[in-house]
Amino acid sequence: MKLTSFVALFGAALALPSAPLSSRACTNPTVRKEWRNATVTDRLAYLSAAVCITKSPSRLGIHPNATLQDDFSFVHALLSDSLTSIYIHTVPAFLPWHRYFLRVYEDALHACGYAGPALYWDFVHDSPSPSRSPVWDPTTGFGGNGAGTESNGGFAPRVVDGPFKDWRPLYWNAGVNPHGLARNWIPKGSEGEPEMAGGKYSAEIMRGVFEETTYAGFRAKLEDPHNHVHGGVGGGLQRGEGGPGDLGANTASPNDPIFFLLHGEVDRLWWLWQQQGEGRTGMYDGVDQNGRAVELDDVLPMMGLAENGVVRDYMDVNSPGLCYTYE
Ligand SMILES: *[C@@H]1O[C@H](CO)[C@@H](O)[C@H](O)[C@H]1NC(C)=O
Ligand SMILES: *[C@@H]1O[C@H](CO)[C@@H](O)[C@H](O)[C@H]1NC(C)=O
Ligand SMILES: [Cu+2]
Repeated sequence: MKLTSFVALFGAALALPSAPLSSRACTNPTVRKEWRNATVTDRLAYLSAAVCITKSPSRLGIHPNATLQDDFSFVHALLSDSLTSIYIHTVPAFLPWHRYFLRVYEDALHACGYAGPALYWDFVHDSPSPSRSPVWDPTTGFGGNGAGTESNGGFAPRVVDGPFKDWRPLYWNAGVNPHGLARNWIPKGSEGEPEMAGGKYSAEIMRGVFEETTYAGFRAKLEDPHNHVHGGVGGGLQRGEGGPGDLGANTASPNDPIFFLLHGEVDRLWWLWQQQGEGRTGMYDGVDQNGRAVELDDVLPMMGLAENGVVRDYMDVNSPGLCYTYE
């Protein structure tokens, strides 16, 4: 199927009004934890639910072989910058859109039997040596670097350990291109810089990000270290050798389930920043890709994966549709 027909099919979804959120109050927020701080039982249950999502039926029904995990990748790719002319990166919507996307994924984990909170990966903490992070553990984590020796259809080597070693993403940038889950960690630099580009998301870099006092400034500065985590793990595109790994392209990156832990940290950093100044949970400014000033009433499109949202419902983690906090 051609991309243009996907776009035509989903264009209509954009015009739909979003469903109003229920008016129930948030009295007992869920506490989201760092991966290594969750119990082993929760980590294992999270992983088995994440595997379940890679085997669950597609909601979009675009391709007979697609799973629910493929839907996440497909929707993210469609909204990645040029395919639908709706942008979710390099624009203010970056943070609320991904906050809502994480919630949709968390609901899917729960539908797959996981009862715990969404979890995140504190990549800032691990930035001096990201490859030693417990998130890559083959049993209580997402498995390690791509290491398959066979050809992987032009992609980086396939991941060969951990719960996703048999996961075959269907899409690449919203086109059909099945392959084994690919990772291509950027190696240490010649001057001893940390592997996975860890130096680009260090605590020092993050201090600079947190000096920003406007939403537009904070969002713009935060996006860069986030891009380096994508590129550091996915490699390939950034490295120009060995083929792309799934997390490395900002379009197809939800193919790698670690995406949702990476974005959990991005979401937590926004939450932290929001608490560091008066009125910041309502602060939403800057311009979109067309130079239009953004508004709290802007739509967050989910292209049929879930109801469309509205930015104002995803600003504050205490709002009824979210109702969580971070440990
Ligand atoms: C991990 O859990 C401990 C004890 O509950 C808490 O004090 C600590 O802040 C947590 N660490 C992180 C990174 O959340
Ligand atoms: C879809 O699945 C069928 C049955 O397993 C397989 O023969 C076919 O190659 C798959 N197509 C793609 C594009 O993955
Ligand atoms: Cu994204």
